[in-house]
Amino acid sequence: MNQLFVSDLHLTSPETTIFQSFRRLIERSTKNRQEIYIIGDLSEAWIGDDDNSDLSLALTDLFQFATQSSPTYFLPGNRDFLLGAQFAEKTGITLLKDPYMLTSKILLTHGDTLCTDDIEYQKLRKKIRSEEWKKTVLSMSLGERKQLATEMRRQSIISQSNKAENIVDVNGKAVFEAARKYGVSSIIHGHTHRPGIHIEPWGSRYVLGAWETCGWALRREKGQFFMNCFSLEDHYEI
Ligand SMILES: [Mn+2]
Repeated sequence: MNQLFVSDLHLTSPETTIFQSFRRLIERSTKNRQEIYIIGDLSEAWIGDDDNSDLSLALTDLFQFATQSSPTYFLPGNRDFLLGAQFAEKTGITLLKDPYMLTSKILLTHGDTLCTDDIEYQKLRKKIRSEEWKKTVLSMSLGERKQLATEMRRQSIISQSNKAENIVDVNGKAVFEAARKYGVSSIIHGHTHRPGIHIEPWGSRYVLGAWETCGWALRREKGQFFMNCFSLEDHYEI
């Protein structure tokens, strides 16, 4: 089966151009029987599977539709790591742990663990990805969780704006070590919002872009990779 990879859509509402574009992409993928891999930051914030927001309901519908013909996989990002088993069960998607070996030679990861120069972020990540933190947060009311997500986003914007450009990108050594540890020749990730294909001595690094001025998708067909940046407005066939 051919595969489609996307990340960093940062969806906020089903009413947005980005959501509509994502819906069309999913519809095409199901028609083409592509496997769908979402490798993090699908939504701007995911406060729990019990969220009854318009976005949460629209995504439930969309994935229920998608999984009828396309196996759909979700690997969490730093914005939506609270997406869990309840949503997976409702929609039929499969949750993946980060990192995930797609084949013995291809590694999928959201990408934030590769940004090792950002020591402050790595510390925060360790704390909020602990089972204890997740449990505490999920026991709060939806309203409280919404507030917490807004506050965390505010803090993150402040802290990112004080960091040098290279600190928020992947660390070359961390990438190399991941490739060596897992014995892969391709790594696919997002997170950094720096789309591109990097050919390195150990292999290739495919970086998905954030859906801002265009939508980013990586396809793998018969073992070949194709990266696209497509217009969010029209129904351009990718
Ligand atoms: Mn991210």
